[in-house]
Amino acid sequence: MTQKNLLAVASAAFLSLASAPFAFAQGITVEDAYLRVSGAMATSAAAFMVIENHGEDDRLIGASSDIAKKVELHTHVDAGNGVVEMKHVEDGFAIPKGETHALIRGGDHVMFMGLNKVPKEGDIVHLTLTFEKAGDVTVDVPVDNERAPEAAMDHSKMDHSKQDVDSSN
Ligand SMILES: [Cu+2]
Repeated sequence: MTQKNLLAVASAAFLSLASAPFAFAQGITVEDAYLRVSGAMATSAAAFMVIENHGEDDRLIGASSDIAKKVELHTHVDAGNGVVEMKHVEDGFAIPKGETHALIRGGDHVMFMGLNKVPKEGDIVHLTLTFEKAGDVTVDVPVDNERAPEAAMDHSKMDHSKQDVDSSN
């Protein structure tokens, strides 16, 4: 079997996984994606997800969606005095081979700016992520405004010294 045929067989095997609940392209998988919209009059929204790179070293360099005029890769930076600001990350997020990059509340996220329409709870929004090597990966992102912050975030905010076993309050 030639190398080309081997690749064709490998691609076919991967394509057969297409019904699995995640996006797949060139070794990139996206899982547990959701979008948060701040309210009915919102002009922006933010998407969170877990990106896994099973391919070569790569970088998420851009994003787009038909529901927003502009979609940017953002992160949060500590501006001092307890102020945390959002910042546009021009270079995107490096995702080395074999690694997972989580977009979480209070951390890296995909920012939708200038919403053409405000999606409702449960709506599915199409988001295209552009990777330097893997190219475009389109993800179905459900609107989930009820979602609690990720566990990792909860822990950093949690003050264990004030925990009380009394849950009557
Ligand atoms: Cu943002």
